[in-house]
Amino acid sequence: MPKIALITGATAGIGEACARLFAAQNYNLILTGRRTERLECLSSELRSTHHVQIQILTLDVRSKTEVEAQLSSLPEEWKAVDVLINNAGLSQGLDPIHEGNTDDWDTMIDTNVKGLLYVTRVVSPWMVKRKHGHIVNLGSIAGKETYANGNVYCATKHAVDSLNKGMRIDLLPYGIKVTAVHPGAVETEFSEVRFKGDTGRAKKVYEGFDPLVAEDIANTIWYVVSTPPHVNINELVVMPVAQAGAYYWHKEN
Ligand code: NDP
Ligand code: 8X3
Repeated sequence: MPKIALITGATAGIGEACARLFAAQNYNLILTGRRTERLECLSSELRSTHHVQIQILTLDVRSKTEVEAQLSSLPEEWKAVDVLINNAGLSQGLDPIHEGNTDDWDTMIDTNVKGLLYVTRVVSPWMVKRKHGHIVNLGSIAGKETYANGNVYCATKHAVDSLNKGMRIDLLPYGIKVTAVHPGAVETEFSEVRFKGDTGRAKKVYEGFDPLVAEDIANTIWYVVSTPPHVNINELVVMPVAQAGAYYWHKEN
């Protein structure tokens, strides 16, 4: 029986790269995101190239009712999720605290923290029942360090770091693996979203050095998921060679 991976935020970046990699490894997939057309395109491509089965769920992780209704509507056999990748997330704005946009704050907290919790609350009982599963949470270097103007985004990723530790403890009796992957700079749509479509400003973030690409993090996730049954990687911080921490970048320009 092929295994099942549920990936949130599979319409772009790291989530999409995970979908491609896990399909290539013969996993059946549950792919979620808000952009249905992208989910449809990706799933039809992966079905034809890898002959895997795919369920797509258009959902906004900020909506508790949508998350509960959509996930609960899955056929029973699809609830045997082996791997949950809590990837959906974003940053909005990069402003000092006294100038921050409170709508952006709501979006980040509702997506990165509450959305991750809503999905986990539905899927983890399926894993507990089977005493089997692996939850991979996308943290960030922003969850390990706090940088200027990153205030609320950093706070959400610190929350993910803490929730990852909490999940690890609570799910311990059930043999469920829990891992946080904390990337540094990965060139995806992340900065375009942070800067609200300002592609010039987004591009500048990655100028003068080799950033990570989404596939690097998908490979890391595959590595943590493929450890032997008795091994759990609690967390990994993964950086471009040219970035040592939130404040230490080596840029050639
Ligand atoms: P992208 O912007 O490329 O992809 C983000 C994904 O999240 C999209 O598929 C998007 O789907 C989904 N998403 C965002 N908001 C929602 C929502 N409300 N409901 C459902 N899905 C949502 O960014 P990345 O791939 O870079 O980011 C993935 C994760 O990695 C995030 O948690 C991010 O914080 C983290 N990360 C990224 C780093 C980077 O440098 N890029 C570094 C460290 C961590 P859609 O818009 O279709 O809903
Ligand atoms: C994304 C990486 O450094 O912009 O989490 O916070 S960073």
